[in-house]
Amino acid sequence: MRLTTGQVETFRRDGCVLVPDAVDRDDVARVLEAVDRLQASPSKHGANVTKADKPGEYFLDRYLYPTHPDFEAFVTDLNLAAVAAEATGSDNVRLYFDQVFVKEPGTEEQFSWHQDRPFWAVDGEQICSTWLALTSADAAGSALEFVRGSHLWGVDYRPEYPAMKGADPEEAESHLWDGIADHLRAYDQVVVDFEDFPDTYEIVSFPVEPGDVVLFDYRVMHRSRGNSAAHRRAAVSWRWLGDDAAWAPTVGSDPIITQADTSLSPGDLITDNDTFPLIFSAR
Ligand SMILES: O=C(O)CCC(=O)C(=O)O
Repeated sequence: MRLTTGQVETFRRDGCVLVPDAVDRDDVARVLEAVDRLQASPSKHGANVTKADKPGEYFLDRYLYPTHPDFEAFVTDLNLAAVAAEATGSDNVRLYFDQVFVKEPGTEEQFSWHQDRPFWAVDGEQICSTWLALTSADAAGSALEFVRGSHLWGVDYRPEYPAMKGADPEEAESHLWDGIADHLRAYDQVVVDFEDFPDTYEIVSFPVEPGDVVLFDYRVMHRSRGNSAAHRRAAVSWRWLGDDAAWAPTVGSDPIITQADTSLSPGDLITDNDTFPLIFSAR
């Protein structure tokens, strides 16, 4: 077992849980070196989303394991698919994609309140992320914050894209990919500043040390604020698909994997080993 019974219960009740020391320091150092190399030479999906006249740098990149052998090795070496299996109660766990998030000191850009589900082309209840801290961080230093229990609200909110808080649909589409404007218009519910309603919403934040993992449901509301700490904040998220994950493409969802990349039909349970590799199996 990688998780305690209490951690599994917390994950299912709150939609998020801290798993301290989930990855050892040698592996953290390997991942951080790979992130440094990536920041110097991003993939076709990578970018610094901080505007030229703003301080710091919010660097994002994703879907690295198919093209970067170091990231391919992390998928199995860190054993985080087993954590996702325990958390979601799945016999089999597949990888959807990996994603890098770096905020240099002074970065003002937020990734404001959002759920991951509306960005993605999958559906189900056994889908989660393992966000590995490569540096220490507290909330002022851009640690993740969550609205406790929001994964169970049964509501999908209009997605907010990194560093694009409140962007209108056309503006979002001009910066990102085709279809986003229609995608955004499809959601009636718009996020509010949950922290302004402490009697209604409980916000939990996880200060982290290198090697800690924050495990969270893809439906839970979460954010990262700017980095006002004196040091860099770096993390990698792996996105895991458990037993009930189904293929659910929609116009404007993240184009890293589209209908052209899979033999699955919408609604099919995910079984396509070429596009969604099976990383953990209990059998
Ligand atoms: O680390 C960040 O800045 C954002 C991470 C996030 O939203 C995620 O992993 O889903």
